[in-house]
Amino acid sequence: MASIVILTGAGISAESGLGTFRDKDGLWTKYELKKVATPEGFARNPRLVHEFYNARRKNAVEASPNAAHEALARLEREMPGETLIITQNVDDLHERAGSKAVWHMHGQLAGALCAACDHRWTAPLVMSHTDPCPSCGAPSTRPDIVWFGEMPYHMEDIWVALSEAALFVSIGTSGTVYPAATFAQDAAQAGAETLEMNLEPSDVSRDFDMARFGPASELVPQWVD
Ligand code: BJW
Repeated sequence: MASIVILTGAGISAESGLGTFRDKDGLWTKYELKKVATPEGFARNPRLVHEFYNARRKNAVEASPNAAHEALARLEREMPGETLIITQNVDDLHERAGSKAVWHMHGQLAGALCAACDHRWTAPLVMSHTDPCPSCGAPSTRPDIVWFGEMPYHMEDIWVALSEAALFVSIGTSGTVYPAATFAQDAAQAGAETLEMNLEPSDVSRDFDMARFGPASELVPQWVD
């Protein structure tokens, strides 16, 4: 298992032009979280939810990885098998920077999921809830995204990775969303050293042994190189 476990959040993609959620101009100041990021919101107004994710998919396709994504990919190449990225992000900028060991705990914009039979497939750029599922044919297509109240992906493997890490690093996340918000505590309890890199102190800064504050595109290359 990887000795360095890295949790990333929206802050690492901010300098690639993708919005964060809770900053001053964040997505949750423009959209109502309950309407676009809950199963109840999707049941009530699937069209609105698809509009939200279609726009974000377009932005993500047009964005490029920044120096922080690239530095993490470099770290993996220099320490093969020793690094794991657990990302809350639904973009694919880590993969496009060259990272291979990446787990998307909140799903991916590139994925479609059938709400009727759980079949998954690659999402087209523009999706609609009336698109038929390629497996069962039901017109119940949703983005393959983990919404509030749903179980994040890879959780069993994540608990094992956290328990075996020597170093846990958090980059660009506000520490307001569970279960990711307790990962630093979980890793520390299992014996890992913990490092936070964020634009500013987060809700969970006190859980870390070490902290560096500033833009990820500067902090992460400094740390890696
Ligand atoms: C920079 C920067 C730069 C800016 N450089 N830094 C009450 C108590 C406890 C828990 C709950 C509760 N009520 C409900 C819950 C559970 C709920 C939850 O956490 N709610 C909270 C709001 C309280 N969680 C869930 O429902 C989760 N499921 C769950 O818990 O299942 C049960 C379970 C039980 C036991 C074990 C395991 C599970 C599911 C959560 C799903 C989250 N979904 C979202 C949206 C979908 C994805 C998408 O559309 O993209 O995921 S919400 C949104 O927040 C998104 C993100 O991944 C997530 C985290 O946000 P993130 O990445 O931290 O972004 P921001 O904007 O908050 O922060 C950015 C940071 O970057 C800031 O600090 C900036 O300063 C910094 N920054 N620019 C460096 N250039």
